[in-house]
Amino acid sequence: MNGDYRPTPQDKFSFGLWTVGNPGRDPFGGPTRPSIPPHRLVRLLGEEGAYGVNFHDNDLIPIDATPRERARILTDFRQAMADYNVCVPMATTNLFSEPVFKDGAFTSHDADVRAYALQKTMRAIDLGVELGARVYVFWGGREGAEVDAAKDASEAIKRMRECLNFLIGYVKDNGYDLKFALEAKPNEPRGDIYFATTGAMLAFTYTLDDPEMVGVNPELAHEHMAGLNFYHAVAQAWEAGKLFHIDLNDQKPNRFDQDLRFGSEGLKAAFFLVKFLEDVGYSGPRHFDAHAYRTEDEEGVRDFAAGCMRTYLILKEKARRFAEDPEIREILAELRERGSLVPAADLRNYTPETARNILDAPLDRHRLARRKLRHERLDQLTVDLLLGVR
Ligand code: GLT
Ligand code: MN
Ligand code: MN
Repeated sequence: MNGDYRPTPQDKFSFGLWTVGNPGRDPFGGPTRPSIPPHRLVRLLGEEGAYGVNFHDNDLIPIDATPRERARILTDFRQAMADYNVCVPMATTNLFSEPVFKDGAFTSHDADVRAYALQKTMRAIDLGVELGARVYVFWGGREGAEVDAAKDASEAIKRMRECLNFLIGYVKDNGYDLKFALEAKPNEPRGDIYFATTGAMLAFTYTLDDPEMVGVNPELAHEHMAGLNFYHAVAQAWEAGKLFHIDLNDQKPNRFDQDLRFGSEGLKAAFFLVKFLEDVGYSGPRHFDAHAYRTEDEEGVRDFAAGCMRTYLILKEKARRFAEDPEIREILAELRERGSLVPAADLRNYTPETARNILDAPLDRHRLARRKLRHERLDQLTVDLLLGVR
C-alpha cells in the first residue's frame, strides 16, 4: 500500500461516463456545469488514476448521431483509452430516458416496445463488446409501475425473463465472452420498480436459461434507500458466486437516489464493505456510480472522483490494520471458536447418528446464554480505528 493513497490501475477503480459526466441537473433545475465529451472524461479519469470507464450506449453515441459522428466519437474515445491507459470493463443500455420507455422496456405491455428495447440492447451489446466490456449491466429504471391496476406484476416478471433469455441467446450465438449483472433499485424513477432489492434479483437469476451467466450488480445507495444493509446484500451475492460487478457510492437512508461520493455519509458501512471485498479477494472492478455535488465545476468533479478512490484506499488500509490489531484478533478468536458440547461437524450433515448426538447433547440454554460476547468492546475498537486514534 502506498502511503499517500494514490490510486493506480491495479486498484481497478472505474466510473461511468454518466457519473463524472453528470452536469449537475436535478428534477428542480438544469445543469450547473458544462458537459464534457467522452474522450475528455477518459482523460480526466486516466489522470486521476482510474482503471476503467463504463457507459450506456447513448452516453457515448447520442441516440440521433449520424454514422459519421459515430465514427468520429469512437475514434476519439479509443485514442483517449490508449493515451490514458483506461479500459472499458462494463457497458449497459439506456432503457429509461426516451419517452418510448415511459411504461417500461422489457416489461412493457407493447410487444413493439419490447422489440425496440431488444434491438437497442443487442446493438449496445455489440458496441460494448467491441470496446472490450466483459460485464453487461441491466438496470431497469422504467421496469415498474405507479398504477398496479394497469399491469400484472407476475406478467411483467415473465416478460423480463423472456427478454433476458433472448439476450443470453444473442450473446452465445455471437460467441461473446460476456456476463450479465442485474441491478436492483426499490423506486425512482418509477413509483415502484420490480425486483426491488439485490436479494430479489438474485432469486430471479436462477430462473433464467443460463443462471451461471447471470449475476448481480448491487448498488450501495439502492439498498440503503430501502433501509437495508449493503454489506449483507453483497455478501449474499458473493457467497452465491454472483457478484459480477458492484456500484459504490453513498446515500442517506430512505431518501431519493442521492449517488453521493463513496464514503461521504456512512463511513462504517463503507468500511465493512471494503473490508469484505478485500478479505474475500473480489477481483472485479470497483465501480463508483455517483456524481459530484451540484455546487461543483470541473475541478470539483476531479475532487469527487479522486475522493471516491482515496476513501476506498484509506478504508482498505484500515481493514488491514483491523486484521492485524492484537486486541481485535483476541476478541474475534474468542467469538469464533465456540462450542464443544457437540462436534461442529455433526451440525453440517444430517444422519441418524448426528441427529441422535444433538438430541442427546447436554445443551443447557441458561448456561449457553451466559457466555460473554464483548460486542461493545469490539465495536468501540472498530470506531477508534476508523477515527484514527488507534
Ligand atoms: C442510473 C442508475 C444507476 C445505474 C446506471 C446504469 S444508470 O444512473 O441510477 O444506478 O447503475 O444503468
Ligand atoms: Mn447503479
Ligand atoms: Mn443510484
